Amino acid sequence: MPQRTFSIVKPDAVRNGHTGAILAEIDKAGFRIAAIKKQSISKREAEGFYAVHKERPFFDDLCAFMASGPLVLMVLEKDNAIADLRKLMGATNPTNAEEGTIRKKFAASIQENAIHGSDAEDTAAFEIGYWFAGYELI
Ligand code: FUP
Repeated sequence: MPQRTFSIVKPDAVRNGHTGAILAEIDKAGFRIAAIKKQSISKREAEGFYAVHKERPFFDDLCAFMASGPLVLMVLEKDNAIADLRKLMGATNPTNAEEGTIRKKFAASIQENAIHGSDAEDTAAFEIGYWFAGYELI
């Protein structure tokens, strides 16, 4: 089976009307959407998702931002999905993101950076299970 990764179109990108353009980039790069849903999340749900960052100074602001408006949660599938999505996203800080990447095109700051993608197999498994039940993956 191809590899799965977890991704979010973050609230800044949804608010700014970039959802369709970002999904088009993902599609063009050859990912198959195994699951997708648009919803709002609570700050508490964001805190659970970002628990690995809970000691970092930006944790509280980051979680408030993730709860600030609707976002799009996705499970994406292709060979080498985790690394390929990270490449397509670009660097965390859009100032450092390569030309042509999603963050270069659509992100405004290191916090409001348009898209999330899992960084490893174990985090992908945790993140997929955090937001999706097995029966939602098609
Ligand atoms: P990334 O995997 O590229 O999303 O980056 P990290 O796992 O390092 O960080 C997770 C999220 O924390 C970022 F997407 C945005 C946020 N963040 C900040 O708000 N400030 C920082 O200095 C670093 C990260």
